[in-house]
Amino acid sequence: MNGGARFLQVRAKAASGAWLLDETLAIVALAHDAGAIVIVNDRADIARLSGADGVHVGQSDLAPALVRPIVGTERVVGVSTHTVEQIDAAVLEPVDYVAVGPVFGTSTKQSAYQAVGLDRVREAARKAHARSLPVVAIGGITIDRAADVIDAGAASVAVISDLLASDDPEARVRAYLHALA
Ligand code: 3NM
Repeated sequence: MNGGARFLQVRAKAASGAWLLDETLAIVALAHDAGAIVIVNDRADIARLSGADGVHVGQSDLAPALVRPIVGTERVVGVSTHTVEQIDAAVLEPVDYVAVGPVFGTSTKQSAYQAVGLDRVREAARKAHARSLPVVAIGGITIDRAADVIDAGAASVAVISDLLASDDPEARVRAYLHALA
């Protein structure tokens, strides 16, 4: 956040509910002080209880139409997509953004899906924009590739390993914002 990130996701797939709630409450407090928003991966219950700004669901989580009543209309609901069929379905769901990935190869997440590439980002952007939805691109994104991803139509890049590649994630976030300015 000190580097300028304004859209954070809490992602801890193996965490217990009690631990995740405590951590998310602390993260939300810090983020809101910095003017950033926090999305909780998978867990609409934690998003609501922690006062987070939204929930992000994957293809095997509760569907957007099911989490929407839990988090309400004021919070953000996002959904992961990997295939053209999933993009087509996602833009019809009650979501605020559509994520597409993995754009490039990644070892952060074990996934059945191969890298989808920039053409899939373009396709997702075309279909999402037709419904006034932004696209978040994720998976294997590095600072050198981020501009191409944005040029392909993504509104945002979601990045894990490339922010942690050095011991100064704050500087790395700042460098992304500079590169994409
Ligand atoms: N979701 P990194 S790819 C969490 O394709 C996640 O939906 C993906 O990490 C998807 O920036 C991914 O280290 C991993 O590649 C992103």
